[in-house]
Amino acid sequence: MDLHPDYYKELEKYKLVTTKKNMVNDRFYNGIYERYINPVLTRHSIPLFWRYDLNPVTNPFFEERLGVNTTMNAGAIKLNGKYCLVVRVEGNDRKSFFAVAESDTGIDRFVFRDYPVILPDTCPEETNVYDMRLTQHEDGWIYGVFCSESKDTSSNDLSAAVAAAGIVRTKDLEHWERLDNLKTLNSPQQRNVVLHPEFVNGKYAFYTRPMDDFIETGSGGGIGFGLCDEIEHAVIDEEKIISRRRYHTITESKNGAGAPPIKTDKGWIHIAHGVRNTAAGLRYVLYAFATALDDPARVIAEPSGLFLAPHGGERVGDVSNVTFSNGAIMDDDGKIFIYYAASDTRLHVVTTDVERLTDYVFNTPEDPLRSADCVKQRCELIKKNLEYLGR
Ligand code: M1P
Repeated sequence: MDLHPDYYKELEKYKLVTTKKNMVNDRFYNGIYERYINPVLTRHSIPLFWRYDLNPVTNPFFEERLGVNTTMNAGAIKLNGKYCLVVRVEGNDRKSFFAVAESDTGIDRFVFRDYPVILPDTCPEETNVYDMRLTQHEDGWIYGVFCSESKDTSSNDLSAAVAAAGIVRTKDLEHWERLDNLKTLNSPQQRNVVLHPEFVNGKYAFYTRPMDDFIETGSGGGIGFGLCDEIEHAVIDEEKIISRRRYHTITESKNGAGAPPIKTDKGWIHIAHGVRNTAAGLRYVLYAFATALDDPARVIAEPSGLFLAPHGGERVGDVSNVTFSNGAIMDDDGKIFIYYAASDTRLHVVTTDVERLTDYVFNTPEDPLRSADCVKQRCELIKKNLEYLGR
């Protein structure tokens, strides 16, 4: 078998990327989580045989035939002892698709399975799919809820699109059954929809993000919550807003649920994203809140401000100034891996544990919503500390 000499050079680079150990970035500290030096996945983690025609007869210059632009927003789950990510891979053609990457550590050496996910192609109008949230549901299935995007044929605007929540289920991340898209009777569009892992009042429960429009959420007030009887033909007739967008906060423009919530002794912990507008465009950061164990639609803790923002080089990419998370894993020992994409380009991880995350969510003060009250809040902390230091 003949292979182009450049194949071997590129293969060495691929091997380096997929075998490299990741390390905690000691320059960063907040006591809440660890950041890491390297991303966990970039486009360089994509196997060569997904991108090149390896036969020198049909590809004499060893040119990339089907390039990959980004690896980002990944759903996450631990399966058979492996940390598994269902990654949003975006080709050079701008279309996204899903692919499973696995690792033994959760922080490095992720390797893609040989083939991307083959979703049952049941919606002829669907043009793009992305941002799958994986939920290990108590009914025994692993569900994937993702954005299914189609052209808005009622508009002459070439960019007008419609976002809906597609639903699939699997047991092995290999064989996928497609169910009907979610219907929300009061919201024309949906994105960032997440299935809650347990039944609520005997029903399937979803976190939603009602939207009037593809980009603007419009009258959709924030992250919603709704119940449905059947998962195969899921219909939500009533959505209650549980995490509301607010003026002059990190959620002023938009917000959306992230990974399925993490169950702790004190409540369900949610890592969501909040969006605000700036002169430089939208800025996406992560924030956290908790809901009650006996009522996952009732918020019981709302730490102030952002949980995680893009730092350094993370701030630059195809859509700069963005952190976005749709996957997290909690190990049996309480260690937590929160996967987040930077600037819609590459995937990173932070690690924490259930004690530290719970402490953050329940003991960080709430946003007082006005500068004057924020100063009072900070002065109280300073006074308490100076007294403690004996000054
Ligand atoms: O470009 C940033 C993010 O924009 C969208 O999120 P939202 O619906 O909250 O605006 C999503 O398309 C997401 O994939 C993307 O990372």
